[in-house]
Amino acid sequence: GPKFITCGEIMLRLTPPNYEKLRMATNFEASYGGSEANIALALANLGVDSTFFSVVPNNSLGKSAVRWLRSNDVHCTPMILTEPDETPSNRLGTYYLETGYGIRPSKVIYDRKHSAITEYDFSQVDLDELLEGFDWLHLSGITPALAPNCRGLIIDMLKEAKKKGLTVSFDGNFRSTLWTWDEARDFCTECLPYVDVLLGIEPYHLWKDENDHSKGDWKDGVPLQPSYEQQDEIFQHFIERYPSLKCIARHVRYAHSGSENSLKAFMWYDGHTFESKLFTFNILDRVGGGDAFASGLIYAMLHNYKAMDMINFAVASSAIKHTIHGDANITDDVSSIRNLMNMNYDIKR
Ligand code: KDG
Repeated sequence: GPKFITCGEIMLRLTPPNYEKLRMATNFEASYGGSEANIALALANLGVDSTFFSVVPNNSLGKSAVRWLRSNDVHCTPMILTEPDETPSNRLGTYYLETGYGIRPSKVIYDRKHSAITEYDFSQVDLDELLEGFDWLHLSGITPALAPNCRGLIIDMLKEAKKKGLTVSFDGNFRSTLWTWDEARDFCTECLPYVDVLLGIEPYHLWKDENDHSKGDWKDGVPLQPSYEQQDEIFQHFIERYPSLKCIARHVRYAHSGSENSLKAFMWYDGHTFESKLFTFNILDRVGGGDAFASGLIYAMLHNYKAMDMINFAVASSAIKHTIHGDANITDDVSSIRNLMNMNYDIKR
């Protein structure tokens, strides 16, 4: 089968139990997160040969993160475990998540500065060798936002992957606490010529200056809940400028009152814009929904699904993640997502 690789930061996630607020917490549940790690896990879980490349400290915390990945069938052979002479702070990035409830939004506090991946000298890594034998590389806009060494790594990986003929997916994944809008947009513009499958790009709105974003339902240059025609226009904007793009997908959230939520997605593929079904559900843990969408889309593309099935599988995958604790979409099997995609909610017995 096809071989998938991704690279990013894996973090320890500390969550107060039972939707408690951080300021009241007396204990934390430990799990692991990180956008690219979440995708590696979700794909491994669906049976894809999946590898995660990162840098973590060679101590109990770093080793536990690797153990978590391995116990979920993610290959960690290229993982770098560092000593303090390689990364002076030698830290595992950490983040605190206060899980929202109904009208109260979730809150994230990062504690990831000077983590091992941000201090490692990647010029020691032979990227040609690292990517050898893989068919698909996935990267996101989070890793380059961490530090200059990571920014260099991501661009170099994109170039190497393109040279070696891998399919490259990229999720813009803007995190405003890690870098500025302009830094993100400039970096993304640099990446786009190397990307085949583009996700999560709307916040970068490379068309920023070309639109009137004063309208009420627009945010940061894009309509929040676009019509088919509006979304098609946004996709065309990218296709005209970056003809090497094969697929662009956008996951659109429709917030309702309470914890109920609806999702759908649009996808440009093979010359057409497709619109998925609308999925409505209650939220248990929404962190990683976008990653579940990305992993669903990658899975469907790797398995040559028809266009409508690709986009519906990706949204169903995100919808199901919202009902699962933790960052990663650890579903039972492919059919659990396919059942949802076909709107089959029957009890399995
Ligand atoms: O997409 C989910 C991620 O946001 C989460 O896993 C943590 O990678 C993370 C980040 O940097 O926010």
